[in-house]
Amino acid sequence: MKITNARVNITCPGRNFVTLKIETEKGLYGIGDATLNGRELAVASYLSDHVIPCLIGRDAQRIEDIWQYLYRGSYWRGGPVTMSAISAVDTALWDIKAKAANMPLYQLLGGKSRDGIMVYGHANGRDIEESCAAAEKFLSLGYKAVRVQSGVPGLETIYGVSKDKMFYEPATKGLPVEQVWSSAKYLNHIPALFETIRERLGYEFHLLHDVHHRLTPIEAGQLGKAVEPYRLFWLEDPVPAENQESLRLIRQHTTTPLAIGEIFNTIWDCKTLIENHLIDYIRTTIVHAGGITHLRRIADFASLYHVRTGCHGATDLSPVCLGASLHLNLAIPNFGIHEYMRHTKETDEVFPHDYYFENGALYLGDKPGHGVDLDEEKAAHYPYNPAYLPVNRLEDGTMWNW
Ligand code: EZ4
Ligand code: CO
Repeated sequence: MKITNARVNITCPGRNFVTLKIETEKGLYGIGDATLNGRELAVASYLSDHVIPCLIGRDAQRIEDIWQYLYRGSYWRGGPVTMSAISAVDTALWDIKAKAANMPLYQLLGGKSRDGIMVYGHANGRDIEESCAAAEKFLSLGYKAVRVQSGVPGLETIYGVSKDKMFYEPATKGLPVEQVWSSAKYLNHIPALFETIRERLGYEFHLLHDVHHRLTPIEAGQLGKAVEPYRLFWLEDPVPAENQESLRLIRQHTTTPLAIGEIFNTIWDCKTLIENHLIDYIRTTIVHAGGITHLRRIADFASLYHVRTGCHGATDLSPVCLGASLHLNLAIPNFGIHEYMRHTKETDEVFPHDYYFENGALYLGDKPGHGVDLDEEKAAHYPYNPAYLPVNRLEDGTMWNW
């Protein structure tokens, strides 16, 4: 089944998305997400200028070979731009293969290992009171797991606290916004957040938190230890994880489970953390870590070490990524949890899909393929609008991790 055409779509139904559509001689087509928040055009160009010309005429059924061709064959392997492009191709090809088989994708991946995918929502507020109220709201909507973030006294803006209570979008139009960070202020404040949440809302739901790469290993060890009584499902990205050995220090100080990997791109980025039991959940996802083919490889490797998946599912990962991710997570044995930030109404209209939320989980319909489409006509109403993620500085002006 020859690939006859492929093109990149860029649209901004509330935020920017880059989508690849691959067409075949049989008339079947597949869709893949290629969105890299704040660096969208780099991936679009990588696909249009360098990948698509190499795809035309190839057999769409040879997914593994095309994956290897684009990974090994580029010489400059890895990295977020390359891997987002490979992800888009891979996701679109699995979509085509499943459509050709007239099956939902999860069937090709081994069939259902569970009925639905437990998701966590994002509760946040400017202070502990507001965050508690937001968490309560998510529980009343049926969520079994809630991530809770809160404003920190003395810091004006903070990661994870949004104006809109049902979805969170950190990227802003124009140049990057500068925020101010203090680990000391954060560490003074955050244990009281979980204490209050558990006091008021109990222990009958999973409680999660994202540190967003801000602490040093010893600070993260202190935090993990301090919040042990509140039994977190996970503490996410406690430190930047380039130096994966540094996670050992955190592990020596706390039994709070750790989740890392949303900015990882390959199995090589996860390898040390997984094989040394330094994390409990791996957060790599379809769009940034090589598509279905590579994420399944990561999940299988992780399963040897009791590490379960906790895929990234922020709003900058399009419904195409989410849909594909649900199929994979439905099939694998070591699914843990999935992040779920609702997309805007406009985004959902541009990307018609057949997954739906019910009782704290996402469920899939039985459409052949991954079940997510791109409405190109609607997408054309929303032209690309440059936006950036914020940057962080310490109170004295030093650049820090956002
Ligand atoms: O900041 O997806 O766990 N979720 C996150 C996200 C990321 C954004 C960056 O594009 O950390 O909110
Ligand atoms: Co995160």
